[in-house]
Amino acid sequence: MARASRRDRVAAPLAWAAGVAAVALGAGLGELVAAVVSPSSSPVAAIGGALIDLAPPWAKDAAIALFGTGDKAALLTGIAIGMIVLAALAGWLEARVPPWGVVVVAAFGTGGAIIAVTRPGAGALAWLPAVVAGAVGAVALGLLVRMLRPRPAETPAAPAGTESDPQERTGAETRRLVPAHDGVSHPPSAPADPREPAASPPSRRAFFAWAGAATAVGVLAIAIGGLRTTASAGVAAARRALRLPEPRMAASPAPAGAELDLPGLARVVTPNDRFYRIDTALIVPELDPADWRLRIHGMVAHEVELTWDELLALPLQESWTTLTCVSNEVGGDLIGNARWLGYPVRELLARAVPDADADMVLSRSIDGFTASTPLEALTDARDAILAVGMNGEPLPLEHGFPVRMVVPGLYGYVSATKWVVDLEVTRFDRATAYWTTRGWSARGPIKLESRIDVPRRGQGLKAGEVVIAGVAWQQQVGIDAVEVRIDEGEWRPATLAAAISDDTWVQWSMPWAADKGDHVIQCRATSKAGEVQTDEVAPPAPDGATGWHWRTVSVF
Ligand SMILES: Nc1nc2c(c(=O)[nH]1)N[C@H]1C(S)=C(S)[C@@H](COP(=O)(O)O)O[C@H]1N2
Ligand SMILES: [Mo]
Repeated sequence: MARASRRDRVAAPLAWAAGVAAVALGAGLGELVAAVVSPSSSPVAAIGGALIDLAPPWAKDAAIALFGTGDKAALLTGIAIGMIVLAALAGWLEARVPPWGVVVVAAFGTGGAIIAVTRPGAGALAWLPAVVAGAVGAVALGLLVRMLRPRPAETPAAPAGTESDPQERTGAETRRLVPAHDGVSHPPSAPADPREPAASPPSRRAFFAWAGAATAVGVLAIAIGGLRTTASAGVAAARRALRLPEPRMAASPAPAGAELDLPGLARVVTPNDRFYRIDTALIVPELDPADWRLRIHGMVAHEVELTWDELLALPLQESWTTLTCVSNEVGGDLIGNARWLGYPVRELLARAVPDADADMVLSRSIDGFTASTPLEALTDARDAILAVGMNGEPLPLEHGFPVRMVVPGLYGYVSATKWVVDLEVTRFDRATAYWTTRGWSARGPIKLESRIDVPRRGQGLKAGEVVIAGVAWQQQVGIDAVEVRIDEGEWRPATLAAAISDDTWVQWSMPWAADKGDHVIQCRATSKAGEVQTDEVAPPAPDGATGWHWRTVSVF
């Protein structure tokens, strides 16, 4: 391609616009193809998933600390911004040193395809959306930047209809569609002097029309593809149609008085739609119960396989367990309590008969996530279950439908595998779980913690009688007492609400005669084992945060 002279250089903002429009169109069509092929093959999801897996532990920690359960939206926004910047850069490259912009876009498509096929659970066509995205983006970029260049007049316009090169044809169509150009004093397109043909100036209006159309189609396609992906029609419908069997052993209802019912205090039973969600899955895996299989293997005498129907035919039992994330900061809300319905993992392991020297079960999700749970926690008397129900309904898709693990007393990252399909009986010195390879502890017993919920942060308080209330937990151990102190004065005992069980959090409250001024409220719990919650401040990594929760309030 001829080097553009200085005079007919494409203005940089137009080149950026060409890049963004081309990539929007490519990415949009890629998302559409992904919606048809399989949601998790979406190039954006594949790249996001890879970023999540490759991110250093401090980055995951920072993301969760900053955005909480909005971490995925934040990541997607970041990817979108990154793509726009790269797209603009590709447009600029294509204008200045063609065909390098096209090459860059095609290379990103190829890279995205490679990432998509190497994601866990990738289907046979996982490469297709990214290839479509890259190819469409590259061709569109070439065409759009071409429209920004003056056409040498001596090149005869191709006769319409016989042209085979699509690039040429679009150019020809453009000429026909938009005969006028930007209206400034350009020389007429027919050269005055036949020996010195003037270049015909590019039509900016045509460019904007095509670039705008490409962007609009791209954005629309992303929206449609995204909708299809989140609606996950088939599996969501299968879930809605499901009726779970009655438990053989029902959990006793939460005792009267377990719920203090104070505005601002976390409900003792967390509604499913308010339950925190933490996982590495940008796109919620769609696992049809009819296709679900659990394989128990590794260091066992007998391999065990279980289908959905077989699981539901077993005597299911209910249990209350409060789930907690290791990334929960002191005072954080990555914790929730539910009534789970499931089958004891202990019973399934008894069928498999683990080898005497096995000490760990590596549970694996359909999306590749793994958790290392001490074998003992799955064989002792606690309610470690393969859960199918949550608060009286099938598991919500984002909480692991159709089957997940729930193990009281352990942080989620070492126990609560969602969309679980595989249990490998092994040893801690032979296998390593997802977060352990990223610097988190291989074992994660939940630490003794307590939290102040009310008065709420920034809540204006009138002097007089005020209620301080919150929650405290150490699953498997239980809470014996919570104390509160104001302005580092004496620790005074709070009143514990009735506990559902030692595997759940418990609410607490204390009346306080508040006088005017700024005050600091602190709380600490004592476990049934006699442990007093430490004031030693530890961050979430590598095995859970510690310290006292405190809150400052202003009383008027
Ligand atoms: N498949 C899968 N399961 C997973 C995770 C994950 O990333 N992928 N995260 C774990 C972590 S870190 C926690 S705290 C719990 C959270 O469960 P929830 O989202 O239902 O609250 O799920 C666990 N199970
Ligand atoms: Mo977690």
